[in-house]
Amino acid sequence: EELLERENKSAELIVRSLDPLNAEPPLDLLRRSHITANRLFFVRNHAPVPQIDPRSYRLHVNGLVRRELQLSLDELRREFPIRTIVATLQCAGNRRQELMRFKPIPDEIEWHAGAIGTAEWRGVSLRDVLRAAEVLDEAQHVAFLGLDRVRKKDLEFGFGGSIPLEKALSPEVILAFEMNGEPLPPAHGFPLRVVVPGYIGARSVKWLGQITLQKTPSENYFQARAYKIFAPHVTAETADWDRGLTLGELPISSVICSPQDGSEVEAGPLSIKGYALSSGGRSIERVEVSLDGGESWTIAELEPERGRWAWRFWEATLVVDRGEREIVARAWDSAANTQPEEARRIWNFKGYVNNAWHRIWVKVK
Ligand code: MTE
Ligand code: MO
Repeated sequence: EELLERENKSAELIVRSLDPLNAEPPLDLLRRSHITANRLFFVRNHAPVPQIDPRSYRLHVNGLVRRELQLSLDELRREFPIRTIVATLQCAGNRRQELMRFKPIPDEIEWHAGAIGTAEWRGVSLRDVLRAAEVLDEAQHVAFLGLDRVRKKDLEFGFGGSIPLEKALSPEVILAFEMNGEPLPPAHGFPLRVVVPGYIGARSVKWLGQITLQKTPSENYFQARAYKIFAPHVTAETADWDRGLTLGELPISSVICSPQDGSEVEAGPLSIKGYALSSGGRSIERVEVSLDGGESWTIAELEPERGRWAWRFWEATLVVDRGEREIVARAWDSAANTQPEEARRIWNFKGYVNNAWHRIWVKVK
């Protein structure tokens, strides 16, 4: 609790690890507001939060550029148009717990469905900064490097990753210095982080120190090794790492936030609420809820869309009878993408991007 308080975090967060801090909000709290309060926003750290002096801080832009840049925070604010965007961030490990129920995933964080949140990010467009650096024609990937120090065996290195240049030039990708009207909190990357809407959270590098334009994707452990997906039969021992699918864009998903899994509810009309997130910036067109394992579905009410890159809240009221009941939800987007039926069919030994139909059980009294 002391540590949560020190990081300006709600005592209601569920702590998954203390050092480094990893925590997520309970789903009913998460579902209360379309914008997630900073105190409730999940934290995913691979190393201790670095202390950075904002006066001496410089963002370095280098690699395949005509002009290398070293920008202070003041220069960033002064020399580029300020932009805000409401965007949802989701960890690739969100909903790993459901995969772990099927088969264990050792050494990974057992996230429920709260490793996701939506904030209003304020900063400058990565695109504007890249323009100022004059990117060379050969450049195809934009690599980010954080100022935190991750330890793996005998190695110590900064957390990093990359995105394709094409995505980096899209207007939604922001170098953010504010989160929900406050300076970026230390746990979320003070003084500067990149926010890559629509991509796994890992690409939104915090405590951003360096941006490098290159021909190939980042060689950083978190791009070249971790965050790859394999078929269910592949294990850590049998994996050919070069053949894993490197995660980037998130798939479509939806989650029931209330009632919570395992809770008791009363017979009669039951309000079921949740969130849905689309892929590729498409819109969520429909969310469906089923009480009979997917034989029949009721269409949920969608809250108005608030920006292409934010989740969409939904609600359905269904009549439930006494007994143990399963409630299932799934979403559809504007390209008619929908979710796979069973988590076990997409089980992967690192436990990433589980977007199966969300299933909860309630005891109806
Ligand atoms: N950036 C740095 N420098 N170090 C990290 O450990 N974690 C990543 C990403 N950026 C991380 C990072 C992961 S895996 C996720 S899901 C998001 O930050 C989480 O962002 P949040 O802690 O602000 O919610
Ligand atoms: Mo993550």
